[in-house]
Amino acid sequence: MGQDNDNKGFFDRLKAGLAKTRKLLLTDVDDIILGSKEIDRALFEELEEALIVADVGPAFTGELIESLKEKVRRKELGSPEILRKVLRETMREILLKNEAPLKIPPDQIYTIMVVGVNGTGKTTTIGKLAHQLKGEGHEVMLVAADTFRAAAVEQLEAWAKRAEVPLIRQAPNADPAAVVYDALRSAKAGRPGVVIIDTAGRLHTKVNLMEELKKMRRIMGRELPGAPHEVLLVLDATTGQNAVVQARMFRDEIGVTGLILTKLDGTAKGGVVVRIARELNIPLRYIGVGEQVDDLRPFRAGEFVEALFAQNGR
Ligand SMILES: Nc1nc2c(ncn2[C@@H]2O[C@H](COP(=O)(O)OP(=O)(O)OP(=O)(O)O)[C@@H](O)[C@H]2O)c(=O)[nH]1
Ligand SMILES: [Mg+2]
Repeated sequence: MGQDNDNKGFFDRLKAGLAKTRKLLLTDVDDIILGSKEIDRALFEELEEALIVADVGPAFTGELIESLKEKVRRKELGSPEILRKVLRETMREILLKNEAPLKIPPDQIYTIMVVGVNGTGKTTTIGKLAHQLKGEGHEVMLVAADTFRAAAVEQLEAWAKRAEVPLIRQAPNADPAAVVYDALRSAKAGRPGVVIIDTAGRLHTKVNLMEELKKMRRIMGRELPGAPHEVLLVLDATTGQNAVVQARMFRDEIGVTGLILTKLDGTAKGGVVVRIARELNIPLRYIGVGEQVDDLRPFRAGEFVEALFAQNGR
């Protein structure tokens, strides 16, 4: 019952959060559909334009238009109204490929390194995740390896207190790799569980950041074979296609096993979820729709599309 209420609450927040995206994407699509008596070249051109503006990306747009044209050739598209349905179904199919919730095996040390450029929501997301995993019965330990930004450790500490989980920290400006080393030592001495590592979003230069993250990876792998088990990249949906650029960079530089897309509340750029799913072959683990502890949930393609295409609240 409580769980159902929670799910409904999250769905409603997702739906509300996607209102601007829905408006940008579907108002145009609906206008095009209503204004067209038949399916012709002009309709496809207008549709293409609307999709590009909505940030779903050129690959998805091209694919969709091609499949629509093919359906017209095979006379499977009778009237423009069917376009909406095909758009929705095509999106769902694409997104399903990236639906792969994080599965944490029991009874072992499971290390999660959380990376991303500054301000995307890493620390907040870790706080929410710690809270949820602890609630599911996992042992959780947080690691403050962002030693660069002033107050970063205190921010994580506040979340650790809230979730009632231990925090591993060192003095400001300590070597992040040393903090991680410490954390793994202490994890190995204690009970098995999830170790979540917060990292910096900005150092003096980008090269520094990537090198620092690589060094942390190396130290972890040396201390615990298989670590890090998961490298989660946190992306801010409001940055639109920039998020895709960041994903490519982190994937190529340090390797990314999963994505978290934050700030889907109130952005018109929610279409970027589709773009990421189509253009990057990386599982989308979680989505965030706000700053509260319950505003993070595993990504579900069906739920996302349902929320995006919801009729009311437009
Ligand atoms: N609206 C909204 N705000 C969010 C969401 N996730 C995080 N934020 C906010 O985004 C801001 C930045 O979050 P942080 O968690 O500090 O981001 P960070 O990536 O750790 O930043 P650095 O440590 O500076 O690299 C904070 O004000 C968060 O409350 C979300 O899903 N929705
Ligand atoms: Mg942070």
